[in-house]
Amino acid sequence: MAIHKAKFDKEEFKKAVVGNCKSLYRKTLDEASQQQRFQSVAYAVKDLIMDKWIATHKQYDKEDPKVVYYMSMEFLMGRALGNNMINLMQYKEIKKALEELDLDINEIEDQEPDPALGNGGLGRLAACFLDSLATLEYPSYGCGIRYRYGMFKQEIKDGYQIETPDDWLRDGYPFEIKRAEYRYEVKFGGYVKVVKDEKTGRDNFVQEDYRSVIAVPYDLPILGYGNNTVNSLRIWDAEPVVKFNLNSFDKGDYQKAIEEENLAKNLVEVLYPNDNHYAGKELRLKQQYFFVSASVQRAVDRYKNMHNGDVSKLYEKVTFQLNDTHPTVTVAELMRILMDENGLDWDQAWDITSKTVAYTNHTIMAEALEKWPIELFSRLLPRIYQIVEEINRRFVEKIKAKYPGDQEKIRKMAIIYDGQVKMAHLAICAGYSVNGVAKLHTEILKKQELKDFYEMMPEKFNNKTNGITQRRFLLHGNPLLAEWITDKIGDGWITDLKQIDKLSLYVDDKKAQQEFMNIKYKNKVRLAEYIKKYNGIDVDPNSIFDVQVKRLHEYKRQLLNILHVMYLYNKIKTDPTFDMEPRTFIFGAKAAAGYRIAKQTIKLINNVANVINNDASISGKIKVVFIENYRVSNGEMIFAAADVSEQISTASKEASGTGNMKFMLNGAITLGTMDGANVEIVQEVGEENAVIFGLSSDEVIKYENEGGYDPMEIFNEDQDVREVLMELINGKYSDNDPEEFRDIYNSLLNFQDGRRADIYFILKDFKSYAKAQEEIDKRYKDKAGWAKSVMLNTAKSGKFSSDRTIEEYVKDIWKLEKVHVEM
Ligand code: 26Q
Repeated sequence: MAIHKAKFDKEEFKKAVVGNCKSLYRKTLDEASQQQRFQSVAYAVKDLIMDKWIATHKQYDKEDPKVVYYMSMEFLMGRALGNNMINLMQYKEIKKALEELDLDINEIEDQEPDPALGNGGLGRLAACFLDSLATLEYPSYGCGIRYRYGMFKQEIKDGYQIETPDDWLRDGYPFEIKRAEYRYEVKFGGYVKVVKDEKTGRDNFVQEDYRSVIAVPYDLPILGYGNNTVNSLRIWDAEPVVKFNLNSFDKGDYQKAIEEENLAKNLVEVLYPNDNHYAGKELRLKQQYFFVSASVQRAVDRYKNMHNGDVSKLYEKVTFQLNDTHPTVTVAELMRILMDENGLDWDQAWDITSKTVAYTNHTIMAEALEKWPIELFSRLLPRIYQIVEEINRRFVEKIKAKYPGDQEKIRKMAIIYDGQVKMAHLAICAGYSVNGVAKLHTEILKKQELKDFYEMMPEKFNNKTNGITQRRFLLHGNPLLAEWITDKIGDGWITDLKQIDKLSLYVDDKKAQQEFMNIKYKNKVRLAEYIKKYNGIDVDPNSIFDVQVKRLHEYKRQLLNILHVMYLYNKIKTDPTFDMEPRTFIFGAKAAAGYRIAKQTIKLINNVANVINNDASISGKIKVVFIENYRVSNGEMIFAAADVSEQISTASKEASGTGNMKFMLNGAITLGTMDGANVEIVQEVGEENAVIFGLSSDEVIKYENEGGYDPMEIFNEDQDVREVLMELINGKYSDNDPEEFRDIYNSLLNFQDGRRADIYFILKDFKSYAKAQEEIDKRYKDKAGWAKSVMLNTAKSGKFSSDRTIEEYVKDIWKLEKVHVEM
């Protein structure tokens, strides 16, 4: 790839910063607040982007290439300023210019709120994909929602998680542009009237007595690295149809106007903070249809403008990728637009739609599957429901034809069944591609979860192992290591991560080992300072930094980690001969606001931290830290500082994981189960450079099919485990209320609320995990061996770039051509 570096005029840039401060705030830089300085700098950087942004879309209009619309309820972007500077290839130059203005780039970057329009893995994946698409020069739009409040901010008070609203737009977001000219109406409710067209004799379907809102897009620039491509993330805001004037309405209109005003206000108010958990809330379905309808309307209009109003070949230039089932109404909305607004008949519309939509599955967790009650669905989206009914009717006919007399197939595969619309079934039936996000995950989909669909339509199924962008998670997040790598092997890895394998040459080189470990040490010091500042805890950068950061979920088993800490602590206290390398256990995790056990687990981690960190008798052998408000920006720093990457989900449950890749890239050893992409990580780096434990996914699935296992046996027979479990209910870690952790205790040992005990096999895997932890300790004692191992992790991470993932999507699913933008 030709890397393009534009000329940077430092004096011009400085003038722009000063000028922005004046025109935005009527202040000089030294009078301005830090936030105002950030804004002034951000607007100056935006100025460097605008010409490229314009040129890119001119080029797209001219060449008329195929475009992918990445449809996602979530985009977990993280901060834009530093990333934009990096992708402009002007980080150092801008840093220097700011120094001359007496501004510190780190402090300036710290002023930016993280646009956190996502929960976790799925939303961050979408953000990495946009970065790769632009870097690889593929035409694309991200389509999503401009939530007024993104992912909540987490505060820890007295060990408890407190959620506070994330008012990310409070000071204005400098990188967005309102595109009022592209507004669309989106209709909800009412009923469908069938009107015979006098001329054609066709039935026309007209929605009446509905409530509607106006969708207004805001565009965020997505810069390619070292090229002129600037794609757009388009996020939709909702406005009322009429800003109403009390006097000019009669009674009916007045009522309607108020309802529409409220509809618009509520619609985009907040991101649902559930990760891997379905909540059948009406507002959620409204959000889905809202952004889907606006995005599809816009995509079809754009296509028609460029093709004389003829939609019949839409699939040649447009593809909609559904990021999980959340945007699946895309299928029916596209059908509606093609039929009701463009006069196509069903077969024509279906032919186009089923060549245009593709679906990615991100989970096999049953509780995450979207099933909407038909009562709710049809009331909110009457015309869309009719279309889904017809899709279902025809699909059931196909099932009957293929499996005559097999009622069971219909029960398992129908889109509408048991009074519910099953969104995954709709996406699979209508989509031309169905993909999982790691090899193991895709195999499980084919053999278990989606077996019937795979048997009927095997050609649709394929795997696309996830990836991450090295631009953010190494070049920006770990500048010391990035610089060192570039010194050793050149900077080709920035756009071609496979090249990072050249580091393999250095893994036995003592000097290189020392340099690598020295950088790791400095990154640990940086994190230790952060921990001191925000947690008030002193941690030793010479201790092993053992990190588990991810959303809190039972299947991810943060509980296994903290139970093991409790076990280790007991061991240190009771066995005077026991020796171990000092270890700092670092956690970071947000729990969905209504997820009781998850919140209790946070409290447990904090209480254990409190007891252990304040026990002078163990002379700092173990420290436990819970990092508040884990998010993309502090994540970047955490990955850089980790020695051990905890990826300990119950095998078969984590579809892929992407944090695992970020740790690997930054030189940490994976301590994990054979789950998700861990399997492929081990394959790349070699078993001897990871530490694997626990049941295999086959074993887990076998137990599940046999009705589970009995944790009581372990409780009876393993005294260490029993001691730790009893500490959950004897007040050792909950002075005030010995009952505090009763639910956790019960979840491990007792059948309750219709759920078996320990469904995530925590006790079953405990011994194996403890042994794996001993193995980590042992390996760390061998300094040279450890250094070699972590360097190999970095060196062998090439596969896990989202650039590779995107090239696979392009080749197998999207069939896009690159568009090179000249300036
Ligand atoms: C659904 C309905 C109503 C409300 C919320 C939701 C909802 C929201 C978010 C359901 C699921 C999610 C998020 C899922 C997710 O993040 N999955 C993760 O996707 C990653 C990227 O593919 C994988 O690496 C992870 O393994 C997977 O857990």
